[in-house]
Amino acid sequence: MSTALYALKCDQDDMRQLSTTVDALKRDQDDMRQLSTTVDALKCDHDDMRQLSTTVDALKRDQDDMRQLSSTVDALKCDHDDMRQLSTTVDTLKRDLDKERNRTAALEQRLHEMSKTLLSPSTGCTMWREVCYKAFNIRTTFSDAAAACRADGGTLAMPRDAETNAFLISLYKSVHGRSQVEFWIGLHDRRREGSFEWLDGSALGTYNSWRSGEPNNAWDEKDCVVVWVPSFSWNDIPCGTPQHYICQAVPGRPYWQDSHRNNGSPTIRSKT
Ligand SMILES: [Ca+2]
Ligand SMILES: [Ca+2]
Repeated sequence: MSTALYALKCDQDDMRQLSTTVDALKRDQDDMRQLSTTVDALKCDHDDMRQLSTTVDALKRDQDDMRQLSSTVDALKCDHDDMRQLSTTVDTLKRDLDKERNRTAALEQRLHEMSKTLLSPSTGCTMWREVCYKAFNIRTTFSDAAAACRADGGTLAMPRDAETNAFLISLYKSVHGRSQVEFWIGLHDRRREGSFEWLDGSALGTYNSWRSGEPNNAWDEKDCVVVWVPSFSWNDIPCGTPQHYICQAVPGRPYWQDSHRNNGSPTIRSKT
């Protein structure tokens, strides 16, 4: 009896140990399940990390694109500023061009109006070899006479040959009759004593009609030339004496358009 009881007690102890082992195994099994769940969760996180990394790379590329875009925008802004400045310059040039056009038109109009008032047959001058001459019944100094001719688009008459000189004398006679007043022609030696030149700056040349003994530059004060009436020959006299004068002009071509002109105002040497 005691032996059987002892065997039963032994079995009971084994059963208890077995139950304890089973309980331990059950806890291990739960741990394994939790571990498996954790592993699954970590796997998911790993996938998320991969996707996140891909997203970060894409964002980096976008950032580079944005930087390039920003540079392009800055460059375009600079271009825009340049275009604005260019546009302003073009506008200024256009305004200048318009002003110049208006000025040119005004000058052309003025020239046209002046050409109508220039010496021409319609204003009482007489044609000779395509040049119009007019004898004025006014007495004035050489400079004022030259200025008056210039104001009419011409110059004092410049008889460069005997025929023209004769024409001037006949014209003068037709206007002044038996007047004893000399008349200025556009000849002088104001620039260099003894070196006579026409008002357009050209030299006297080979033709002249000096009166005998002239030019004499008497008292060193005779630098301007008249046609001396009694003999209708040339004489140098003081430029400041009032005389009649004859102007010449080419109709439709103001004197200031001549390329060889000298403005009719040469540098005048001063007399002491
Ligand atoms: Ca002289
Ligand atoms: Ca003289």
